[in-house]
Amino acid sequence: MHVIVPPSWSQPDAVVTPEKFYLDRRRFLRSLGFGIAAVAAAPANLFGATQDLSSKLNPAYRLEALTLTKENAIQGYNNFIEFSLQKEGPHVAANQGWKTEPWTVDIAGLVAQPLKFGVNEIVRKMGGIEQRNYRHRCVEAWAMVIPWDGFPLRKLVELAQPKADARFVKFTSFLDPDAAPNQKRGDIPWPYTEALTLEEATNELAFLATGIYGKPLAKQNGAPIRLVIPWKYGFKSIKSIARIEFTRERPETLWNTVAPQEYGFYANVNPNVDHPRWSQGRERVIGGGIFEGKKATLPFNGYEREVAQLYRGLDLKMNY
Ligand SMILES: Nc1nc2c(c(=O)[nH]1)N[C@H]1C(S)=C(S)[C@@H](COP(=O)(O)O)O[C@H]1N2
Ligand SMILES: [Mo]
Repeated sequence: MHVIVPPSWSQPDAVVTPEKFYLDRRRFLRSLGFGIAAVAAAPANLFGATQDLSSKLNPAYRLEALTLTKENAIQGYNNFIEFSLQKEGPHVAANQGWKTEPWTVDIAGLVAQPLKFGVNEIVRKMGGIEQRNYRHRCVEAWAMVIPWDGFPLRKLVELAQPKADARFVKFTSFLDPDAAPNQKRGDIPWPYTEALTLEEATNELAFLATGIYGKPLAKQNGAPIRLVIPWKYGFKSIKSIARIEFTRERPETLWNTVAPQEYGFYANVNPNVDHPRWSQGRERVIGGGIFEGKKATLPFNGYEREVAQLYRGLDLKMNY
């Protein structure tokens, strides 16, 4: 076992691994002949520094009435078009040599504090991670319930200090056509981009995830860091973020550019506005047994109380 101080851009799984996995790791070390004393004497960067970063369920986001989607379904049924257009494709194709380490995220544009950070570094700056169980609703009318680990996007916005004329936040994913085969296609404006209004980005629900089920994000789920906007259709929750930029004008985004009549800028979950090619009134719960195909879609995906005020005075049929 080698003990090295990781460079700031590296993302050892230590930082996003909750305490119970540490205990397992300790047991593992013991099995290698490292006694408890030896482990206790291990450098702080290996163990001590990670203690306060363990994931804790935020009781405000427990979602008691719902069943969490099983981990193998979350990791095996994905949309990640850089790698595959099939649901069962990304978990294979994203794990064939694509590197998500080292990884840096740039914070740029209209900010007082341009930043470039490694994911570990930012998690530490954010004061650690918490767990939130969120409903996930894809525009294709399937749904899951996912236990994310991460931190509120609002905290990162506060760190960046947007200037007075910043009104939107644009997110850009990675560009690596050698690793992500579909990025060789000329019919999609790569890299994947998304955007929020600044007000949406600072809503308490807007979340940056670094893990699921207490483990670092699998590559197919958007390692090492992705957006989670639970009241919007899933395509807004951009994976594998490389750049976050504050802008004055509304940015162009991938799906809105490719098919604006089907994928609006707001993309708030809305059972009353159908997709031109299918109804949004009901949703199929992945792994949901008797609820497969039987659940009514909720306005704002069940988060109406938290976010409806962001859209006061806006015609939600026009601004889909
Ligand atoms: N970079 C990138 N982010 C993305 C996508 C994608 O294809 N590429 N798909 C989106 C869509 S349509 C959905 S439903 C969710 C799926 O996330 P999951 O596979 O982790 O459930 O990721 C979103 N983020
Ligand atoms: Mo989606």
